[in-house]
Amino acid sequence: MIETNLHDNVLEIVITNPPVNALGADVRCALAAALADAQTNDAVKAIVIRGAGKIFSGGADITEFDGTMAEPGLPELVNMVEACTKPVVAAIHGSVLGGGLEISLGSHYRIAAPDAELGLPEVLLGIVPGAGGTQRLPRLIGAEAALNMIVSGSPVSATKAEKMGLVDRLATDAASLPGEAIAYARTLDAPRRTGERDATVDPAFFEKFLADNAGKKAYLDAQKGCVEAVRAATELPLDEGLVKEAALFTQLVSGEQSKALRHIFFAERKAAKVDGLPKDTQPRSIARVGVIGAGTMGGGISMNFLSAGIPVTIVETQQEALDRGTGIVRKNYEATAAKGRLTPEQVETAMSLLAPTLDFEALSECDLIIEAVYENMDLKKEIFGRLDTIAKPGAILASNTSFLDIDEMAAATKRPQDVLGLHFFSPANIMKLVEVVRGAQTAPDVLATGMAIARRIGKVPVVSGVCYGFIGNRMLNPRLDGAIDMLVEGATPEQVDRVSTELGLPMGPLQMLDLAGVDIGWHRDPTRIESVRDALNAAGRWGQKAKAGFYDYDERRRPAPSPAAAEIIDGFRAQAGVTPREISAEEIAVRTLYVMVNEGAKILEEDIAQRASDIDVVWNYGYGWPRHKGGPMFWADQMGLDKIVDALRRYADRLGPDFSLSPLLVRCAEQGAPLDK
Ligand code: 3H9
Repeated sequence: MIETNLHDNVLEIVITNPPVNALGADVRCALAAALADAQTNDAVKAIVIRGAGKIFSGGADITEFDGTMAEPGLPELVNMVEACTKPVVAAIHGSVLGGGLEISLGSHYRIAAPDAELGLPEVLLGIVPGAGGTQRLPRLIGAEAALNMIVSGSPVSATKAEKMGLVDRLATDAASLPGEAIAYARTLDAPRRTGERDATVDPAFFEKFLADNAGKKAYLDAQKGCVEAVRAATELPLDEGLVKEAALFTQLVSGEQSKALRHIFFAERKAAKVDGLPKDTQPRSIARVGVIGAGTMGGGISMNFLSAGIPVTIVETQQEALDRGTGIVRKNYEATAAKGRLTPEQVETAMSLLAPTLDFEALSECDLIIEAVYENMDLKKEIFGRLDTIAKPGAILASNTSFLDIDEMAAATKRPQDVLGLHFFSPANIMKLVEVVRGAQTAPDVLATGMAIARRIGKVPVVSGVCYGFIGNRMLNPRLDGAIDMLVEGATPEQVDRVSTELGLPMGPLQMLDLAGVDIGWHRDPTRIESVRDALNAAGRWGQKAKAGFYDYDERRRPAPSPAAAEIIDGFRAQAGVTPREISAEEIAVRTLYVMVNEGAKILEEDIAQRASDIDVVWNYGYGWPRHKGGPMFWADQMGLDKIVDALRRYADRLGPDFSLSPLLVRCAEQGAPLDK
């Protein structure tokens, strides 16, 4: 858990708890014992604390937050570090986060390698820093800078930390840090305690900070707690401030928001693991990627690889489409550069890796080829058949389809083991989710490569089996059917969507259809009106792109209730002979949200998703499910599956002839078991 080495009169304590040197109970015990020894050992003049491996420490062990934390607690340990009568130096490299930074703040001096990143990301887990971070950071760098760091949860670089006064000096590099830290410790005569300093600030600052942030959507309980805790640092002596911080921590850690945020933290990491792969599976190496189709998706997909330094061959059938697509890629990069997030050189480097061509044969050089043409099975099968004759042996053939059967595409080749789905979400250069679709014959190393390459380009990959719409889009279907049926029965689009937006989703099902296009899949015959969608399409209300759909849209694509849409819906209802009725928020929740949970449970029992938490990751990163609500499956578990099953049964006659309850959902509800095991 720790190693100690005495270098003449400097005691080096090395935290050795791979993979991230989390400060679990064993580490805390060992650290406390080593510090106590050092205090009484006359041979020790000064102490250096550092981390083994790639980082100093990722902070408290988050898995301990569900129960009571064993003694000594992290706050006590940090107090012990600060109370040490011999100078303590924190030697920081890699990440120093949360409790790791709090140990460093308790230390009397800090030296950091230039690669270090220092942060208090607790807020992202729905808590305030709970081991003195909210009290010592303001005393060290001022309340304003401290609050900004704590409320955002974003780390700062070592160079910035030095400028802020958060570290005293920079080491030459990570390799020389241990030696330089020991040499530094030798020069120190006495402790210098941050807790003994004052954190002063203009009292009006906090009011202004709260007012500035009040309207922010993501302003959660933890952020408010951070303001309160940092304010306490400016008003109270250290010991009283620490009591205040501890009270806020205890309250927040047992709250719904923190539970949900912790769930998503671990869910995201679990999703990266594929069950059932042979242990020795090695991903194939990918040096060049091919993309077929330079449309919005093809261009966006290419940008991910270019940004990661991976060359892309992009193929189109017409020069004009190729030029347009490449032009959009450049424009997107230049827009990012204009915001200062890329240098002009980085834009040119990325563009220099892009090889646009009309020559399909050029794909023969690629190790991974992603087809991103429009959703038509015949076309896709033709492309896969052609690829089979062109691609080099061992190349991975992927489809970016959002719905269609990967196995059918694989069957168009003589190498179905090399085929898989890589479903990117739009805009593909921004959205983090990739559904990695495992076909019936996809080889283990092909699946492993899909997961690895997605991570390499900064995405969050989730494995899905083959079914219509995979995990995410499949769950959209029952909710969209419910939403549209309710319009005919008497609800307004605003009423339907409000139930989703009040939960925290960025938009409701009808706003989402407006964004995607009301006319997707439309037969294009304005005289044939068999649904509300047909009626809207016939009137040219195709959604956001027409500035008119279920809502009216202004220049900035902001929705407003639409009298014209209401008239069309009323007209359709009258023609269908339906008498409108009041529809309750409960019914809307059942028919747009509970049905999604039911579909998610079916996805689980059919082994389309590996685990319930994977479905939550899909909804977080693909559809904007609010992180502090965890994801649809976590949300359902928290609410109680019995309540969901009961409501679905009560409304069963309104859920359409195709609806059936998921046996898994019913079983879990009866047994009081969660979907997320
Ligand atoms: C805190 O400190 C509270 C205190 O203020 C007060 C307390 C009283 N605990 O992310 P990776 C696991 S709150 C337990 O893939 P990377 C992770 O689940 C804490 N486990 O590595 C994974 O497990 P597995 C504030 C943790 O190199 C494995 O380690 N700190 C913890 O890409 C590898 O993780 C944070 O919020 C943890 N703290 O990134 C930092 N951290 O292999 C959270 C990781 O079984 N951590 N694991 O799937 C991170 O941001 C990243 O892990 C880090 C490394 C940047 C450190």
